[in-house]
Amino acid sequence: MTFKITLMGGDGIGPEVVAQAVKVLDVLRTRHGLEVETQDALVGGAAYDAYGDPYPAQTQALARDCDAILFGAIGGPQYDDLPRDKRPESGLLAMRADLGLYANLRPAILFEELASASSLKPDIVAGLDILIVRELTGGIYFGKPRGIEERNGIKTGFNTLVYGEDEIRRIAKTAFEAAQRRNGRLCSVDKANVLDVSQLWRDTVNAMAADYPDVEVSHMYVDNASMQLVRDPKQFDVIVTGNLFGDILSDLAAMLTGSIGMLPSASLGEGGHGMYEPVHGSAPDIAGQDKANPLATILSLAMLLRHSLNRGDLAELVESAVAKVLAQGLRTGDIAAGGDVVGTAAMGDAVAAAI
Ligand code: GGG
Repeated sequence: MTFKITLMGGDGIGPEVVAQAVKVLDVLRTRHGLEVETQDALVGGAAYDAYGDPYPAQTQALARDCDAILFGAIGGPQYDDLPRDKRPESGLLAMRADLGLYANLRPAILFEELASASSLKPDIVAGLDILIVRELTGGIYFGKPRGIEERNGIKTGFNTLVYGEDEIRRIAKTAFEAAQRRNGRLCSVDKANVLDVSQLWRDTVNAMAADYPDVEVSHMYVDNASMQLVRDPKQFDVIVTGNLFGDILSDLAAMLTGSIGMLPSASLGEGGHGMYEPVHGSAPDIAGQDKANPLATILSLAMLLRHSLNRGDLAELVESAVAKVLAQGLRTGDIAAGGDVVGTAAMGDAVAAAI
Protein backbone atom coordinates (compact mmCIF):
# COMPACT_ATOMS: atom_id res chain seq x y z
CA MET A 1 0.00 0.00 0.00
CA THR A 2 1.30 3.45 -0.91
CA PHE A 3 0.62 6.16 1.67
CA LYS A 4 -0.19 9.68 0.55
CA ILE A 5 1.14 12.64 2.55
CA THR A 6 0.09 16.23 1.85
CA LEU A 7 2.91 18.71 2.49
CA MET A 8 1.92 22.21 3.57
CA GLY A 9 4.99 24.33 4.20
CA GLY A 10 2.96 27.49 4.77
CA ASP A 11 4.74 30.76 5.53
CA GLY A 12 8.00 32.09 6.94
CA ILE A 13 10.31 29.27 8.02
CA GLY A 14 7.56 26.68 7.39
CA PRO A 15 8.71 25.59 3.90
CA GLU A 16 12.38 25.36 5.03
CA VAL A 17 11.66 23.09 7.99
CA VAL A 18 9.24 20.88 6.05
CA ALA A 19 11.93 20.46 3.34
CA GLN A 20 14.23 18.96 5.99
CA ALA A 21 11.58 16.47 7.10
CA VAL A 22 11.13 15.51 3.44
CA LYS A 23 14.85 14.60 3.29
CA VAL A 24 14.21 12.20 6.17
CA LEU A 25 11.11 10.84 4.44
CA ASP A 26 13.19 10.22 1.29
CA VAL A 27 15.66 8.11 3.27
CA LEU A 28 12.79 6.07 4.73
CA ARG A 29 11.50 5.56 1.20
CA THR A 30 14.78 4.60 -0.43
CA ARG A 31 16.44 2.67 2.39
CA HIS A 32 13.61 1.35 4.54
CA GLY A 33 10.99 0.44 1.95
CA LEU A 34 8.37 2.98 3.07
CA GLU A 35 5.93 3.32 0.20
CA VAL A 36 4.84 6.91 0.25
CA GLU A 37 4.01 9.66 -2.19
CA THR A 38 3.69 13.35 -1.44
CA GLN A 39 1.58 16.19 -2.80
CA ASP A 40 2.05 19.90 -2.10
CA ALA A 41 -0.66 22.31 -1.02
CA LEU A 42 -0.66 26.01 -0.19
CA VAL A 43 -2.07 27.23 3.11
CA GLY A 44 -2.05 30.40 5.19
CA GLY A 45 -0.46 33.54 3.76
CA ALA A 46 1.00 31.62 0.81
CA ALA A 47 -2.51 30.47 -0.17
CA TYR A 48 -3.93 33.94 0.38
CA ASP A 49 -1.25 35.37 -1.95
CA ALA A 50 -2.08 32.81 -4.65
CA TYR A 51 -5.87 32.48 -4.30
CA GLY A 52 -7.08 35.23 -1.96
CA ASP A 53 -8.08 32.57 0.59
CA PRO A 54 -5.92 31.05 3.38
CA TYR A 55 -7.63 27.62 3.03
CA PRO A 56 -8.77 27.48 -0.59
CA ALA A 57 -10.82 24.73 -2.21
CA GLN A 58 -7.73 23.18 -3.87
CA THR A 59 -6.07 22.83 -0.47
CA GLN A 60 -9.24 21.47 1.14
CA ALA A 61 -9.36 18.71 -1.48
CA LEU A 62 -5.71 17.76 -0.94
CA ALA A 63 -6.13 17.89 2.86
CA ARG A 64 -9.07 15.50 2.76
CA ASP A 65 -7.58 13.13 0.21
CA CYS A 66 -4.47 11.86 2.00
CA ASP A 67 -3.33 9.65 4.87
CA ALA A 68 -1.72 12.52 6.77
CA ILE A 69 -0.66 16.15 6.50
CA LEU A 70 2.79 17.48 7.36
CA PHE A 71 2.45 21.17 8.10
CA GLY A 72 5.07 23.86 8.67
CA ALA A 73 3.84 27.17 10.05
CA ILE A 74 1.67 30.11 9.05
CA GLY A 75 1.57 33.83 9.62
CA GLY A 76 3.54 36.98 8.96
CA PRO A 77 3.35 40.72 9.63
CA GLN A 78 2.37 41.48 6.02
CA TYR A 79 -1.03 39.89 6.73
CA ASP A 80 -1.78 41.74 10.00
CA ASP A 81 -4.18 44.24 8.43
CA LEU A 82 -6.30 41.71 6.55
CA PRO A 83 -9.84 40.96 7.74
CA ARG A 84 -9.88 38.09 10.26
CA ASP A 85 -11.23 35.49 7.80
CA LYS A 86 -8.45 36.19 5.30
CA ARG A 87 -5.59 36.02 7.77
CA PRO A 88 -3.23 33.01 7.65
CA GLU A 89 -4.31 31.81 11.12
CA SER A 90 -7.90 31.52 9.85
CA GLY A 91 -6.66 29.04 7.25
CA LEU A 92 -5.17 26.81 9.93
CA LEU A 93 -8.26 27.06 12.14
CA ALA A 94 -10.52 26.34 9.17
CA MET A 95 -8.52 23.22 8.34
CA ARG A 96 -8.67 21.98 11.96
CA ALA A 97 -12.46 22.47 11.92
CA ASP A 98 -12.89 21.01 8.41
CA LEU A 99 -11.02 17.81 9.30
CA GLY A 100 -12.43 17.60 12.85
CA LEU A 101 -8.96 17.68 14.39
CA TYR A 102 -10.08 18.09 17.98
CA ALA A 103 -7.17 16.40 19.79
CA ASN A 104 -3.81 18.14 19.75
CA LEU A 105 -1.03 16.04 21.31
CA ARG A 106 1.98 18.10 22.32
CA PRO A 107 4.75 16.04 23.92
CA ALA A 108 7.39 18.03 25.80
CA ILE A 109 10.38 15.73 26.05
CA LEU A 110 13.87 16.78 27.05
CA PHE A 111 16.65 15.18 25.01
CA GLU A 112 19.34 14.64 27.62
CA GLU A 113 21.95 16.34 25.41
CA LEU A 114 19.95 19.59 25.73
CA ALA A 115 19.71 19.72 29.52
CA SER A 116 21.98 22.77 29.56
CA ALA A 117 19.76 24.57 27.00
CA SER A 118 16.67 24.28 29.21
CA SER A 119 15.46 27.40 31.00
CA LEU A 120 15.53 25.39 34.25
CA LYS A 121 18.35 23.72 36.19
CA PRO A 122 19.35 20.29 34.79
CA ASP A 123 18.24 18.38 37.94
CA ILE A 124 14.71 19.84 37.67
CA VAL A 125 14.26 18.83 34.01
CA ALA A 126 16.40 15.67 33.65
CA GLY A 127 14.21 12.94 32.15
CA LEU A 128 11.30 15.33 31.51
CA ASP A 129 8.53 13.68 29.50
CA ILE A 130 5.12 15.39 29.60
CA LEU A 131 2.21 15.08 27.20
CA ILE A 132 -0.08 18.09 26.86
CA VAL A 133 -3.44 17.20 25.33
CA ARG A 134 -4.99 20.41 24.01
CA GLU A 135 -8.58 20.62 22.80
CA LEU A 136 -8.28 22.10 19.33
CA THR A 137 -11.63 22.77 17.66
CA GLY A 138 -13.63 24.48 20.39
CA GLY A 139 -13.33 26.94 23.25
CA ILE A 140 -12.67 30.62 22.83
CA TYR A 141 -10.96 30.10 19.45
CA PHE A 142 -14.28 29.15 17.85
CA GLY A 143 -17.00 30.39 20.23
CA LYS A 144 -19.66 32.78 18.97
CA PRO A 145 -20.54 35.61 19.20
CA ARG A 146 -17.19 37.22 18.54
CA GLY A 147 -16.16 40.51 17.06
CA ILE A 148 -15.40 44.16 17.60
CA GLU A 149 -18.32 46.59 17.69
CA GLU A 150 -19.39 49.90 19.08
CA ARG A 151 -21.29 49.56 22.37
CA ASN A 152 -22.61 52.74 24.00
CA GLY A 153 -20.10 54.73 21.99
CA ILE A 154 -17.18 52.54 23.10
CA LYS A 155 -15.35 50.26 20.69
CA THR A 156 -15.67 46.82 22.30
CA GLY A 157 -14.00 43.49 21.48
CA PHE A 158 -15.58 40.20 22.56
CA ASN A 159 -15.09 36.45 22.23
CA THR A 160 -17.05 33.56 23.70
CA LEU A 161 -15.59 30.66 25.67
CA VAL A 162 -17.95 27.74 25.13
CA TYR A 163 -17.58 23.97 25.54
CA GLY A 164 -20.30 21.33 25.24
CA GLU A 165 -20.13 18.27 27.47
CA ASP A 166 -19.61 16.14 24.33
CA GLU A 167 -16.51 18.13 23.36
CA ILE A 168 -15.08 17.83 26.86
CA ARG A 169 -15.78 14.10 26.99
CA ARG A 170 -14.05 13.27 23.72
CA ILE A 171 -10.87 15.19 24.52
CA ALA A 172 -10.84 13.79 28.07
CA LYS A 173 -11.17 10.27 26.61
CA THR A 174 -8.08 10.90 24.47
CA ALA A 175 -6.20 12.11 27.55
CA PHE A 176 -7.35 9.27 29.85
CA GLU A 177 -6.28 6.70 27.25
CA ALA A 178 -2.92 8.42 26.80
CA ALA A 179 -2.41 8.34 30.58
CA GLN A 180 -3.23 4.62 30.60
CA ARG A 181 -0.48 4.02 28.00
CA ARG A 182 1.98 6.21 29.92
CA ASN A 183 2.45 6.61 33.68
CA GLY A 184 -1.20 6.66 34.76
CA ARG A 185 -1.47 10.28 35.90
CA LEU A 186 -3.82 12.85 34.40
CA CYS A 187 -3.97 16.50 35.45
CA SER A 188 -6.91 18.48 34.09
CA VAL A 189 -6.19 22.21 33.88
CA ASP A 190 -8.99 24.79 34.05
CA LYS A 191 -10.07 28.00 35.78
CA ALA A 192 -13.02 26.54 37.68
CA ASN A 193 -12.76 29.08 40.50
CA VAL A 194 -13.85 31.79 38.04
CA LEU A 195 -15.33 30.30 34.84
CA ASP A 196 -18.60 28.32 34.61
CA VAL A 197 -17.36 26.51 31.53
CA SER A 198 -14.35 25.33 33.56
CA GLN A 199 -16.67 23.98 36.27
CA LEU A 200 -18.46 21.90 33.62
CA TRP A 201 -15.05 20.79 32.31
CA ARG A 202 -14.01 19.68 35.81
CA ASP A 203 -17.32 17.93 36.58
CA THR A 204 -17.19 16.08 33.26
CA VAL A 205 -13.63 14.85 33.80
CA ASN A 206 -14.54 13.73 37.34
CA ALA A 207 -17.61 11.87 36.09
CA MET A 208 -15.42 9.94 33.63
CA ALA A 209 -12.76 9.04 36.18
CA ALA A 210 -14.68 5.96 37.39
CA ASP A 211 -14.23 4.41 33.92
CA TYR A 212 -10.45 4.70 34.27
CA PRO A 213 -9.65 3.30 37.75
CA ASP A 214 -6.00 2.86 36.73
CA VAL A 215 -5.58 6.63 36.13
CA GLU A 216 -4.94 9.01 39.02
CA VAL A 217 -6.84 12.23 38.28
CA SER A 218 -5.99 15.67 39.63
CA HIS A 219 -7.18 19.19 38.80
CA MET A 220 -5.25 22.44 38.70
CA TYR A 221 -6.15 26.04 37.98
CA VAL A 222 -4.27 27.28 34.93
CA ASP A 223 -2.40 29.96 36.87
CA ASN A 224 -1.12 27.37 39.34
CA ALA A 225 -0.32 24.93 36.51
CA SER A 226 1.92 27.56 34.87
CA MET A 227 3.75 28.03 38.15
CA GLN A 228 4.04 24.28 38.79
CA LEU A 229 5.41 23.65 35.28
CA VAL A 230 8.30 25.95 36.09
CA ARG A 231 8.70 24.87 39.75
CA ASP A 232 8.53 21.09 39.34
CA PRO A 233 7.58 20.00 35.80
CA LYS A 234 8.22 16.30 36.42
CA GLN A 235 5.16 16.09 38.70
CA PHE A 236 3.11 15.97 35.46
CA ASP A 237 2.50 13.00 33.19
CA VAL A 238 -0.50 13.93 30.97
CA ILE A 239 -2.14 17.36 31.08
CA VAL A 240 -5.54 17.87 29.45
CA THR A 241 -6.87 21.35 28.88
CA GLY A 242 -8.81 23.64 26.58
CA ASN A 243 -7.72 25.33 23.39
CA LEU A 244 -6.31 28.61 24.70
CA PHE A 245 -4.81 27.29 27.95
CA GLY A 246 -3.18 24.45 25.97
CA ASP A 247 -1.65 26.85 23.48
CA ILE A 248 -0.08 28.90 26.27
CA LEU A 249 1.04 26.02 28.51
CA SER A 250 2.71 24.16 25.65
CA ASP A 251 4.81 27.19 24.71
CA LEU A 252 5.83 27.42 28.34
CA ALA A 253 6.68 23.69 28.37
CA ALA A 254 8.74 24.20 25.22
CA MET A 255 11.26 26.28 27.09
CA LEU A 256 11.81 23.40 29.53
CA THR A 257 13.01 21.28 26.60
CA GLY A 258 15.54 23.86 25.44
CA SER A 259 13.62 25.57 22.65
CA ILE A 260 10.24 25.75 20.99
CA GLY A 261 12.20 24.51 17.97
CA MET A 262 12.19 21.07 19.61
CA LEU A 263 8.42 20.59 20.10
CA PRO A 264 6.40 18.47 17.65
CA SER A 265 2.65 17.99 17.65
CA ALA A 266 -0.07 15.77 16.27
CA SER A 267 -3.63 16.92 15.61
CA LEU A 268 -5.98 13.97 15.43
CA GLY A 269 -9.68 13.69 14.99
CA GLU A 270 -12.65 12.34 13.19
CA GLY A 271 -12.47 10.11 10.14
CA GLY A 272 -8.85 9.09 10.72
CA HIS A 273 -7.47 12.49 9.70
CA GLY A 274 -4.08 13.45 11.12
CA MET A 275 -2.14 16.69 10.81
CA TYR A 276 1.40 17.04 12.14
CA GLU A 277 3.23 20.30 12.76
CA PRO A 278 5.91 21.88 14.88
CA VAL A 279 4.48 23.86 17.79
CA HIS A 280 6.45 26.93 16.70
CA GLY A 281 5.14 29.59 14.36
CA SER A 282 6.49 31.04 11.12
CA ALA A 283 9.32 33.12 12.69
CA PRO A 284 9.37 35.69 9.86
CA ASP A 285 12.43 37.39 11.36
CA ILE A 286 14.64 34.42 10.43
CA ALA A 287 12.76 33.13 7.36
CA GLY A 288 14.94 32.24 4.38
CA GLN A 289 18.18 32.60 6.35
CA ASP A 290 18.94 28.92 7.02
CA LYS A 291 18.67 29.60 10.77
CA ALA A 292 15.50 27.74 11.78
CA ASN A 293 15.62 24.55 13.85
CA PRO A 294 14.01 21.76 11.75
CA LEU A 295 13.98 19.19 14.58
CA ALA A 296 10.40 19.92 15.74
CA THR A 297 9.17 19.25 12.19
CA ILE A 298 11.30 16.12 11.86
CA LEU A 299 9.92 14.92 15.22
CA SER A 300 6.41 15.76 13.93
CA LEU A 301 7.16 13.44 11.00
CA ALA A 302 7.98 10.76 13.58
CA MET A 303 4.56 11.31 15.16
CA LEU A 304 2.97 11.06 11.70
CA LEU A 305 4.69 7.72 11.10
CA ARG A 306 3.49 6.43 14.47
CA HIS A 307 -0.11 7.70 14.53
CA SER A 308 -1.22 7.86 10.89
CA LEU A 309 0.94 5.27 9.10
CA ASN A 310 1.14 2.83 12.02
CA ARG A 311 4.94 2.65 11.60
CA GLY A 312 6.15 3.04 15.17
CA ASP A 313 9.35 1.24 14.11
CA LEU A 314 10.22 4.02 11.64
CA ALA A 315 9.17 6.71 14.14
CA GLU A 316 11.73 5.30 16.57
CA LEU A 317 14.40 5.34 13.85
CA VAL A 318 13.74 9.05 13.27
CA GLU A 319 13.71 9.89 16.99
CA SER A 320 16.98 7.97 17.49
CA ALA A 321 18.54 9.83 14.55
CA VAL A 322 17.62 13.16 16.20
CA ALA A 323 19.19 11.99 19.48
CA LYS A 324 22.28 10.89 17.53
CA VAL A 325 22.89 14.25 15.86
CA LEU A 326 22.42 16.04 19.18
CA ALA A 327 24.94 13.65 20.75
CA GLN A 328 27.33 14.49 17.89
CA GLY A 329 27.08 18.10 19.08
CA LEU A 330 25.10 19.56 16.17
CA ARG A 331 23.08 22.59 17.22
CA THR A 332 21.00 25.20 15.47
CA GLY A 333 21.21 28.70 16.97
CA ASP A 334 18.21 28.33 19.30
CA ILE A 335 19.79 25.38 21.18
CA ALA A 336 23.46 26.26 20.75
CA ALA A 337 24.16 27.61 24.27
CA GLY A 338 27.37 29.19 22.97
CA GLY A 339 28.68 26.21 20.94
CA ASP A 340 29.07 25.76 17.17
CA VAL A 341 25.97 26.45 15.11
CA VAL A 342 24.77 24.62 12.00
CA GLY A 343 22.10 25.81 9.58
CA THR A 344 18.65 24.40 8.89
CA ALA A 345 19.73 22.43 5.82
CA ALA A 346 22.86 21.00 7.48
CA MET A 347 20.76 19.83 10.43
CA GLY A 348 18.27 18.17 8.06
CA ASP A 349 21.11 16.47 6.14
CA ALA A 350 22.64 15.23 9.40
CA VAL A 351 19.41 13.65 10.64
CA ALA A 352 18.80 12.03 7.24
CA ALA A 353 22.36 10.66 7.29
CA ALA A 354 21.95 9.36 10.85
CA ILE A 355 19.01 7.11 9.94
N1 GGG B 1 3.09 25.48 13.40
C1 GGG B 1 2.21 26.21 14.26
C2 GGG B 1 1.76 27.52 13.68
O1 GGG B 1 2.00 27.83 12.55
N2 GGG B 1 1.08 28.28 14.52
C3 GGG B 1 0.59 29.54 14.12
C4 GGG B 1 -0.72 29.90 14.76
O2 GGG B 1 -1.15 30.99 14.61
N3 GGG B 1 -1.37 29.00 15.47
C5 GGG B 1 -2.59 29.26 16.13
C6 GGG B 1 -2.79 28.19 17.17
O3 GGG B 1 -2.05 27.25 17.17
O4 GGG B 1 -3.66 28.28 17.98
